[in-house]
Amino acid sequence: MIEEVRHAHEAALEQVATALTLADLRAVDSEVLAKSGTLGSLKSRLGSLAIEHRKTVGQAINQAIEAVESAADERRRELSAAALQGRIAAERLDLTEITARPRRGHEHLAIQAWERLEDVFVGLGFQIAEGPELETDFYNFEALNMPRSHPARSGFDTLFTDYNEDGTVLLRTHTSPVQIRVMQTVEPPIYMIMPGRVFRRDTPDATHMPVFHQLEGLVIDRSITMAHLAGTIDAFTKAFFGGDFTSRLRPNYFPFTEPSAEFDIQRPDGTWIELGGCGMVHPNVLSAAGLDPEEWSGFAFGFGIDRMARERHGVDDIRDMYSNDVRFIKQF
Ligand code: FA5
Repeated sequence: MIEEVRHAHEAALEQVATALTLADLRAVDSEVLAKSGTLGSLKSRLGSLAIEHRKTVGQAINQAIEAVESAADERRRELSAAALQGRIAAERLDLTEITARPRRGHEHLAIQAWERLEDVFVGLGFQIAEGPELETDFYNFEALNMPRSHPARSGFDTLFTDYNEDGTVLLRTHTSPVQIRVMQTVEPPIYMIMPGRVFRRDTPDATHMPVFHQLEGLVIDRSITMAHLAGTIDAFTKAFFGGDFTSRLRPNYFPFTEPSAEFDIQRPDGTWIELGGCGMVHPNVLSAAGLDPEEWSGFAFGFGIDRMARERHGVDDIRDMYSNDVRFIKQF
């Protein structure tokens, strides 16, 4: 029987050593150590042995059981440690993506130009004002010397709202209505710019968008002349584009300024770019805004911010700026 104990002992140690999982080790308990197991069952046969052998065989069985139990405990610790390592490896998070330098976005081309323009004008001593995008007929047209029947109104392809049946609430077609709002609320002297989003029923093409941005300038003071206007435009041109750019005024017509001009800037290579409109604020506009034209005079100008950005970055088609194609946008 000693021989059987030795066999069962060796087989059990082998089973423990080759156990790959905790479940395999639990099988050792039931198959070897339990009452019906290979070692456990030997105990129940002790009674059939001659008395003088019982002690030796009994001790051999107990030693074998202890040895198997301690080998199983040791193996259980190994397997538990390995299982923990496996779980840690499986739950590992790759944080390199988070710690790597994130790719930063940037402001839209038009907003970049808008902010740079603000910086330049603030540097020239101007303050900034903004007005509503939803305007009334009074501010967008009437107060700007364009009464109902005025033909110049048709030059602005206006988007009307159905807020009022008579079409008196509209999306502003230019930033000039903010001039009126400023003159109504700010005591002259006024040196202000008014950037903002404007809307026209224009079909998109290389130089037109139905939604675009303008920057309005307004100066109201005593004894302001056309020379101040030309000087301001030129100071702005050099500050924004560079000292080798110059500007010129060409006669034009706007109902809200008299005289009116178109202003162009000249690139260092001699070519001209048309930028916007300007002129001396019309006396009717001063009156509509509550200022006495005998006491105050001033000039105003307005140009397209998107066209400016397009010019600055050499963008052929203004629509590309609004296509939201990152391959285009991330170039700037
Ligand atoms: C005006 O809107 C006048 N309010 C400007 C002005 C202000 C004149 C103060 C005198 C005194 P005009 O319609 O020309 O003018 O537009 C001015 C500029 O806006 C244009 O020169 C152009 O740069 C830009 N612009 C006009 N329409 C579009 C459009 N659909 N898409 C992009 N830019 C445009």
